Amino acid sequence: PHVTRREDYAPPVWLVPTIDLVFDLDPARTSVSATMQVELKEGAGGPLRLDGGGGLRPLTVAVDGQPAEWRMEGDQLVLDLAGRAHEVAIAVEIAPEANTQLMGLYASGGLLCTQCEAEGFRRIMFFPDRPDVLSRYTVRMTADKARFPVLLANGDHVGGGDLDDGRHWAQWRDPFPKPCYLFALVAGDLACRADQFITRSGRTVALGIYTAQSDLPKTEHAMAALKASMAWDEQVYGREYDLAVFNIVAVGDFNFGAMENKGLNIFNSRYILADPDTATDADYDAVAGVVAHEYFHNWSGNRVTCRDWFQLSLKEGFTVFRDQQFSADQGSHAVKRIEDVRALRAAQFPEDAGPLAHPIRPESYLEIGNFYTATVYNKGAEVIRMLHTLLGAERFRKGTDLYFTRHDGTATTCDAFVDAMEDASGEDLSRFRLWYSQAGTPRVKASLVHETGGGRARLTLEQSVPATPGQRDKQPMVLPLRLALFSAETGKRLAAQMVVMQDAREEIVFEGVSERPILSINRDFSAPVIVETDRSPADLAFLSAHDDDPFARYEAVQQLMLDTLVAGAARGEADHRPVIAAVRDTLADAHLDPAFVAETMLIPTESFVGDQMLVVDPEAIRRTRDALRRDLGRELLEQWRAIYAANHSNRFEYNPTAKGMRRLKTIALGFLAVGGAEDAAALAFGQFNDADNMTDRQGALGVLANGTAPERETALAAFYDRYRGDSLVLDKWFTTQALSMRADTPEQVERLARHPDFTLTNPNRLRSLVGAFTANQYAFHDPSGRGYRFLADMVLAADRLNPQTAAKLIPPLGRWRRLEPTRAALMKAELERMLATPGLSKDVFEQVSKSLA
Ligand code: BAL
Ligand code: ZN
Repeated sequence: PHVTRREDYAPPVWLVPTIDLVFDLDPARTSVSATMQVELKEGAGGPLRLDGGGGLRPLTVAVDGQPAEWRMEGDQLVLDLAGRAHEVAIAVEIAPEANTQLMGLYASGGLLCTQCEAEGFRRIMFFPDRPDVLSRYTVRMTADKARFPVLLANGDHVGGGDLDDGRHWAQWRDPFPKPCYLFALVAGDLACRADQFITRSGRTVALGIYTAQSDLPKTEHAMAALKASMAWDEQVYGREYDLAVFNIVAVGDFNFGAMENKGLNIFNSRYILADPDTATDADYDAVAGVVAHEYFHNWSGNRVTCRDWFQLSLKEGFTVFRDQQFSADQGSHAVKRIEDVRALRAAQFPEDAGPLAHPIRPESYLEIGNFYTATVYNKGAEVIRMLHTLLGAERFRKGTDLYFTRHDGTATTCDAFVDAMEDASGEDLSRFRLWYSQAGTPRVKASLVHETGGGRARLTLEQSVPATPGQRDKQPMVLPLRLALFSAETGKRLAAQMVVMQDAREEIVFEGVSERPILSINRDFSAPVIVETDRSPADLAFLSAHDDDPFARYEAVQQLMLDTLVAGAARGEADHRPVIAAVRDTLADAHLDPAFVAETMLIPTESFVGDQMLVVDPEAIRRTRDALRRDLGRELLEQWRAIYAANHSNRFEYNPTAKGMRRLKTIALGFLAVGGAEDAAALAFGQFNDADNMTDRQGALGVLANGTAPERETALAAFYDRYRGDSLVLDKWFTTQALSMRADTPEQVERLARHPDFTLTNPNRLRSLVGAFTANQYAFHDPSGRGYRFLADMVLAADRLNPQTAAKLIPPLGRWRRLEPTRAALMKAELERMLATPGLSKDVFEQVSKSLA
């Protein structure tokens, strides 16, 4: 397969300033014709090459109104053109309802919709499918009016009307030049929640969220989030919306979470629909976060786009950072930071430590779809966050203003972004750019020595960046590390500063330190690194009670838990007392926000414990983690009971405090269950039945699902009966069982894959069972290898329908080198079996072959 390399980038030869598209829409057979003005770039020459894909064939090709000679070279349509500017007209036919890849134009639940990023447009029309070719689009659609009464595309609605035979038409025009990956259309029988937003300069924007009529009540939260995002981007980044219309459509079958098409965002319905009965608090937060993310792309992605796909983090890392800031401003900064770091550690750190590691600006790919990763998105956001930390909010904003002004209407690079930051701030960021080119999570070793005689504390920092595929030797990175010292005697803060580490080894001396100091480091997680310190359990317990940085306080408890679990997994036993004491003190601190307490009480996941071990031992980890949970439950039984009672409310409210209380309550319920409270199953079943919201109901179901009480089966059956008609909630039913901590989980998951409601064609459903199962470390790594075989079977079956979504399921198998030899061999054998399968997509081929390399 063809490898695309960053170093091979060459500017486009032909530009396409305008394109007029005409669609005659029908699920079985849609005809598409395009009329494009093409222009040879100054000083360039050569044939016009238009990308195609998915078996696309031209029906007619005309140049300047005359039938033209053309040829196919692979999937490309090639035209030798005599002059420097021509009008090229092409007609094709496509079959949306046969499109199971969900790339290009496809059918979902009676709708027709598009997904073009990264390379879906070429499955609709022959075109230079690359983000640095920007065009003005006009789109005319005709369709059966009864089946498709709503016809939407990018930009402004400029015409429409009825035709004979029950058909109708609509025309849309987008005044902003855009790359074809931002093209979108939707046709369907949709209801609309309409609203409006007045921009800061006084323009009125008509807002619409389109769903099936029955789902319309569930769009209130998304609409509120959209309006809040529009106002926030004006206030914080000075970015105003630029069209008179902003539409969102929710669809049930979608590969991504959502897509930022200009003026017509298309969403996976799970990130739009929310009401108390069907969505958890986490779902509500995700809806607001994704609505904001796609809206923010209007500037960071659409007005200024990427020159090529290696620059993906230019728009994604920056936009994730922006949505994280937005969400933090809507609630608790501390809790949001904790959640973001947990997500980074769960998804990105393992990626950075495995065979698929890549820099946030990758150097090559077989299939760009495989690079929509936690590294490009979440580590990309951390890199932007470090710029914000290094420059400060004001200079960072000057940098983004300069970036937007300089590059508006163009396709640009990550380097150009950093250039703007340098030019606006006057800082030299040349070393900082290593974050774009070096993969791997840096490790920082910190050791603090107190020289009592001199009243001095000496901190030694050493950093190293691990080797990653294709990158053996690494240079030291620029690491902004927020530090503080606390007096072990009084708890007083003795010093606080930000160290910008640039070298492999650095020493920092704190003068005037007479009391024994305790180190607080990487406060607020100021750099995306792994920190190793020589702090004792007592020091960590001390910080968990005294640190004035909430993230560091959380981190102290987590580190204490993690050290205990790693020791327990390695040695078979560990002293649980320091963790129990820290948890007891945190629970007793009445000043703390319940949401923060809840975060702090979450014991590190089995996978995260595994990530700390040279050889992952899933059984030892499960055993030691269960033992810690049990002891915490037992020893603090009365506290958990009190917490449960104090946070139990039967009236649903949606606000940060109520959310935190719900979270804490269900965590307490879980500890009551593992701690052996006799009434735990009855309490959980009561919560399940009486809940007036999905957070409580699913939380109780999760607690029951881990156990063996008869209420387990009753609750699962009741949940299924109640929600069988709601596919997003049914996904939760699959996920809860796939995550359950029971010996029979692998068998249950295999059985669920044969359930009539399981399907490979819907990405959410596939992920809800198979993706969730692979996150259940103990179950997935069943020593028989049945978990690996199940995953490989699912990937192979899904690959025939939807390669992009299938390929995303592979990374857990790529961890085979971290397991003991028997499991490693079983995992490798499944990868080899996949690789030997004829007809593999390049998406799956790339992930599997890199996992074996
Ligand atoms: N651009 C793909 C979906 C997203 O990141 O918004
Ligand atoms: Zn994005």
